[in-house]
Amino acid sequence: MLVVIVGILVIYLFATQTYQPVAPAGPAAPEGGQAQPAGTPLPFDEETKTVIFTLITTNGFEYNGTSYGELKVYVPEGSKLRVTYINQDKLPHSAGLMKPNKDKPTSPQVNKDGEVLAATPSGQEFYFGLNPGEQGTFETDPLSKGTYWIVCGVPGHAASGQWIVVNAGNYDTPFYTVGK
Ligand SMILES: [Cu+2]
Repeated sequence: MLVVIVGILVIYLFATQTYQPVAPAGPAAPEGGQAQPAGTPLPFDEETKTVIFTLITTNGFEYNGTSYGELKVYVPEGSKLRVTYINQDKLPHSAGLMKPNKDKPTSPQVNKDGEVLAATPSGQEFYFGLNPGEQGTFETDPLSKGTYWIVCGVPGHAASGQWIVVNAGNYDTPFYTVGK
């Protein structure tokens, strides 16, 4: 009996020590190129190098159901961004592209956290916002490599989470991701 038990134990140890699970083969790294994070493609007008993007607010300090930079847009550097913004919330809101001077919006006045480059509504109206039910569009100049935000200009809204991230860089085509 002991012999049988020892025999089984030896077979068991042998089996567990020699069995190596084979890792599934992953996709090969792109050769010579920069890896792109997986994301959802965005419409891109190749002729004018313009990325087309729509943002909607339906419930407070959010864009497309996201807040605090969860939504990240990746665009090829040198492309323009045409954003249509639709306000379906009960409060006034706006949307503007900013070149930030910090890592997230914290100031009640969002222009203290960076430079506003393009917005809807434009000018001082950016800080008052579009009324509920209104919509507008802005288009940026070609974006040089770097990190930008799209924020609401109504005082306190960006610091309360109403902002997304735009990264211009070495990407072949535009896409976006959502997540922490
Ligand atoms: Cu707002």
